[in-house]
Amino acid sequence: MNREKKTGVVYEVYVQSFNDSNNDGIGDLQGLIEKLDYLKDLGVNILWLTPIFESPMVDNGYDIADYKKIADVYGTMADMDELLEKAHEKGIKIVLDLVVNHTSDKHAWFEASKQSRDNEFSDYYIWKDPKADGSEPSNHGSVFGGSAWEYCPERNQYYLHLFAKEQPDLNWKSKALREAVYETMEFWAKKGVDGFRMDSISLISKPDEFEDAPLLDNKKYGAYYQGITNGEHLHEYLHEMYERVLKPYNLFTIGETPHTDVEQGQLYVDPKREELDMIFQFEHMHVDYGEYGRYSDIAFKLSDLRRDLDHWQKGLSWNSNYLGNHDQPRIVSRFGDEGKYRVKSAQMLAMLTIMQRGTPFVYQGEEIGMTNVDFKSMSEMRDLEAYNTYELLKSLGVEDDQAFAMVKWKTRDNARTPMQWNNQKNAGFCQSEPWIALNSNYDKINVEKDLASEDSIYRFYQKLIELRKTNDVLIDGDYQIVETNDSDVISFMREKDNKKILIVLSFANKRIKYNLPIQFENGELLIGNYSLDSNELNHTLYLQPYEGRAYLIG
Ligand code: TEU
Ligand code: CA
Repeated sequence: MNREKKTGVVYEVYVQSFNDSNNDGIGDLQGLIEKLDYLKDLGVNILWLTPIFESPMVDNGYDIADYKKIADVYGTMADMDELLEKAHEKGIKIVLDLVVNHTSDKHAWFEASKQSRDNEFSDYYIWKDPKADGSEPSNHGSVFGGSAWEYCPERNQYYLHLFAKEQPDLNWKSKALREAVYETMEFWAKKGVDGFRMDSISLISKPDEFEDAPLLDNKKYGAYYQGITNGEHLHEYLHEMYERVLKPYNLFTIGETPHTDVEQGQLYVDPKREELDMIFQFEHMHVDYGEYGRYSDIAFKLSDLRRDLDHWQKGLSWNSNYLGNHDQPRIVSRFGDEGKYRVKSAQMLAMLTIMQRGTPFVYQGEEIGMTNVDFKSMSEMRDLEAYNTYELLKSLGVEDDQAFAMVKWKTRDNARTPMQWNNQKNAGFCQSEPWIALNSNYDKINVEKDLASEDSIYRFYQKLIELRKTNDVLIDGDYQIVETNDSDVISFMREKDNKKILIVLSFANKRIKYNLPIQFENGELLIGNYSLDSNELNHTLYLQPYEGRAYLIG
């Protein structure tokens, strides 16, 4: 990966909730264009846009009906061209979401494919005959609930959908399909798009035969990923894509790789193999999974988070560092404190995101410490997964109230409410009714307020991003874990050409005493989220609640 790619800081824009320019309640491309200066001032230089293409929006645009058309609600191709031009003028790159594990069932390819077994598009999707008794070809369940197979009378066959039934999986075995995908990528690259975030890319290579997967605890179906993730031809396809489009257009690439371990992960990012620049791993997202998987209402343990992050910092030649995104609850609510220590804990988590080795990813709203939402009922949620999960939990015998509480805590909608720009109507996001209600705390948490204060979360992100830009050691310096025991602290060292930076982050909600387990001669505070009497480093540190400090070590 070249140096320019390594220096980037990415900001994920959840387009429909970022900024609405025409007051239809849905964020759009012109709305984003209006805020480019805001993003440039923050210091980020790569924007990843969640899908903006023609879509029935069953899964908020992750069900694409036309890869080359901008959805009307987001604008036009002219708006996209304008976005590219204006962003590039400001030195900002644009990365699109490439969702090619599946399409929408309204995509022309699928409309044709389901007609018969012998047309040009017949094998663009994964079709299988029923079992002898007419049932599904295997017991695989889908991510959003129910079987991963849907029957289609026209073909007397089932098609595979690892996600919703409106999201049929593409068949990457078909050379014609692969070429159609590369041609689409090329279309956008020629327009000036700088790269792709590749949705669910670890799932694209399917087995020839689907064998029943062991049943998940208490469930009717087998795990959707069993026998599917990191399939036989996956790396062959990615290398082919690299040769065909990624290399010729020098694209920035990040693959989303659910159910991928660190050894498999390195295969994607090893520069010698010529595949992707980086991946999103999920191990640290599982620290608070329990008996009901993702939606269990248990708290994370810091030792687990520390272990998982360390594991990937050591195991991959280049990481992507993220704590939240549009699929996860808000990071300050999940890993910090959304109450009394909201500002301090959000700033400390920013240090974790930006100072580890790899490319930092900031999800919209994180830079002002947006929190989870106090949903009052299911009807306030919009995500299909929230509804499906609620029903699933109840079918497993969980009481209504409890099922609601579990969904509320983890629903993806927590991170999908509109960006809070100011304390005016609808937080300045739009003038009409927004597609999903705002988080009611926008009078207290908003951009305008953060911009007005030197000590805000936004200002702290700004400083951290600037610090990373001006200190090579924070970009590709080595990573070494420092703290392996203490339960309240994550601490690590970055080092390059004899320059060392020590990062100490407290996750305690009270004052703690912390003895550094390393020897050093002297250290000078570079940045921290509390003001200190002395900037010199001592062996014994008294850390305030959620305090984060970075020292330059002599
Ligand atoms: O997510 C794929 C994925 O890995 C799921 O495990 C994801 O965590 C999901 O949200 C389960 O809760 C990607 C997108 O990021 C997500 O928004 C889409 O819904 C999904 O693919 C299907 O395209
Ligand atoms: Ca709009």
